[in-house]
Amino acid sequence: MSEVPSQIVQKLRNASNILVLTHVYPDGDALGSQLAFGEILSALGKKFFLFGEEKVSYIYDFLPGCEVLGADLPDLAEFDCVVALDCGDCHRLGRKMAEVLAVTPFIMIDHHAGNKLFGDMHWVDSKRASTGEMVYDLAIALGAEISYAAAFCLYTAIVSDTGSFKYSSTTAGTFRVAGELVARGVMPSEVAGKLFDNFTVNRLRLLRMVLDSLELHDKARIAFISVTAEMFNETGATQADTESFINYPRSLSSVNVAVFFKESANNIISVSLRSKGTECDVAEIAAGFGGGGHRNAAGFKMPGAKIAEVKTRLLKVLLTD
Ligand SMILES: [Mn+2]
Repeated sequence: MSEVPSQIVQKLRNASNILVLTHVYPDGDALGSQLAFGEILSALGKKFFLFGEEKVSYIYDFLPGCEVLGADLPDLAEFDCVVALDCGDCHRLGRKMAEVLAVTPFIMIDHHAGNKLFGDMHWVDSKRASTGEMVYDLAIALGAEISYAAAFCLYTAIVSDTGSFKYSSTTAGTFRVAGELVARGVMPSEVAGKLFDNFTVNRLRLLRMVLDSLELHDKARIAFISVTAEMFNETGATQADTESFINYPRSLSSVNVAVFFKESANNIISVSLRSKGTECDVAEIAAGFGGGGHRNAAGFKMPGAKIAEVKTRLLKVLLTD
């Protein structure tokens, strides 16, 4: 487990106005880390801007402070530095990528194994289960007060990225940080309730249809599920509602690789892949289709295709792998 680089601590101590970014379609770790970092900067008496180009999904809008996220970037000359959290690839910075990359120094704090190391100063630790865990250590290194709101956001980040402390990335360090956050008043039951018992009936209806699409291949070692544009129309559910659906086929004991095919309105098929253990490196498979990710979690997109043809092509690759 690496320490916070002193160069980054020094830079942040001296900065007075900081732009804070994360990746597009932010998950719990991305948003939790970004919002907590805003709280930490505010405790240090610094000015900051939390950039987010989309409205926060209803799944995460319980996070304190998410209303301060803004899509209209102020004059970038005002900032002393940029901090990008949980973003392993600059293309995931979104529509303002080129502008924000021009701000120096560009500080990157992340835990993705395949991080592309863009920007000027890096703290990348793939042994960390979440960026939230790293932001906690950064706050301590900066001597910042960790408010209840910051602790709540960081705890949410950690629970999200560890699948409630279930994934193999979970370490004693994860529990150490989580324990410190609980000691600051965060109630694990409250976070779990907001994260996992907070869905709409539309989502449940969509889930029923998606589970009905289950297909098993190769003696049930491969599981496919899919969602079509029609299912979204019929249920009124949204793309955000499909987050974590892939865990259902993945949860089958026989399954090594679970795949979720999503048809979006603009005729793009997005494919998410999950594998267990070391038998199948889904990052490698996704790369073959122009995508990427981690060994056990990856994805790719295919514009102008039909789910059926993407399935056939992918199955061929999975069966010969
Ligand atoms: Mn993360």
